[in-house]
Amino acid sequence: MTFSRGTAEKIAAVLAAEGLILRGGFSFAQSEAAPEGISGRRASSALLVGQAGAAPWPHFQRWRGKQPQSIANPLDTWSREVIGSVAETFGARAVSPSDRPYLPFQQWAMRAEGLKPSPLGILMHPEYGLWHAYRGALLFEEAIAIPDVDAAIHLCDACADKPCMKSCPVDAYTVQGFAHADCLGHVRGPTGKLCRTGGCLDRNACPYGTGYRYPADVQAFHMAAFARL
Ligand code: B12
Ligand code: SF4
Ligand code: SF4
Repeated sequence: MTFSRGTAEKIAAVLAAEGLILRGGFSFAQSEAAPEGISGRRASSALLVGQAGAAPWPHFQRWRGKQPQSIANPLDTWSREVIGSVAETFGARAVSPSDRPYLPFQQWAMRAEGLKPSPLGILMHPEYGLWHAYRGALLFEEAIAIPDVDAAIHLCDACADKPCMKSCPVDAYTVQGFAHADCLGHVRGPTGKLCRTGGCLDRNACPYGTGYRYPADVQAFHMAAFARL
């Protein structure tokens, strides 16, 4: 297949039908380690697939309704099915953020979209704020047409008050990093109901991208997966 901008547009259209977005891409430099492509040769380029807001949720829920209730990690399974099918059609290898060993999705996203991390570790998007994620990537062995990206405005640079660092009851996010155990202890404990039902208070305190904020039930779903509730 000849990979042109037209092919990327076709991929974007198939993904859009599932509420997913083609989030840009990049080429691996010859000098860097690159993952394998579909035939086991080194990948030359990657396209990232993700979401803004909860757009995939209704599509995922429809699929979920037809699956056995016991299915483990359903959102990962759905994402693998959808992105795997696109990969098969377009001659790519699909990979997931949950694949082990972990692939450096956030580093890839910074290259593809020019984003930088917020103090929470989540990449800050100029439009979506903290309300976006990556669901997979398509790895191509041949060079593909990739649009140039300009560095995105990093909203955190101009955010003097940083409310995202002031709302957690156990101060799990600090300049030292994320205290995973403290967060888990609170979320699972008797006073963690707000985090369990409405999501992370620090993430919700950010004033940007609020039109993309995940609804409470979607945040509760992610929190349950994070805390294995
Ligand atoms: C392991 C993991 C975690 C671990 C540890 C994170 C860590 N210290 O590295 C834990 C369980 C704590 C975690 C939590 C969360 N995570 Co997480 N996590 C991952 C995962 C699967 C692997 C990270 C990794 O080691 N990558 C390998 C290294 C080599 O890649 P990297 O790009 O260099 O990794 C970067 C991250 O590690 C980042 N980082 C370092 N510390 C932290 C802490 C947090 C909270 C985050 C988000 C990132 C982060 O810095 C690295 C350099 O950029 C990634 C997916 C992926 N494959 O990357 C998601 C990922 C980073 N997580 C993500 C998210 C959203 C979260 C949560 C905020 C929400 C959730 N999933 O429930 C929570 C925070 C809980 C809360 N309070 O709400 C998103 C971030 C999306 C974005 N917009 O940037 C990712 C990319 C998954 C996705 N599907 O999009 N996560
Ligand atoms: S509250 Fe401010 S510093 Fe924190 S994530 Fe939002 S913009 Fe960035
Ligand atoms: S989920 Fe709750 S306990 Fe964990 S970092 Fe966010 S506000 Fe703090």
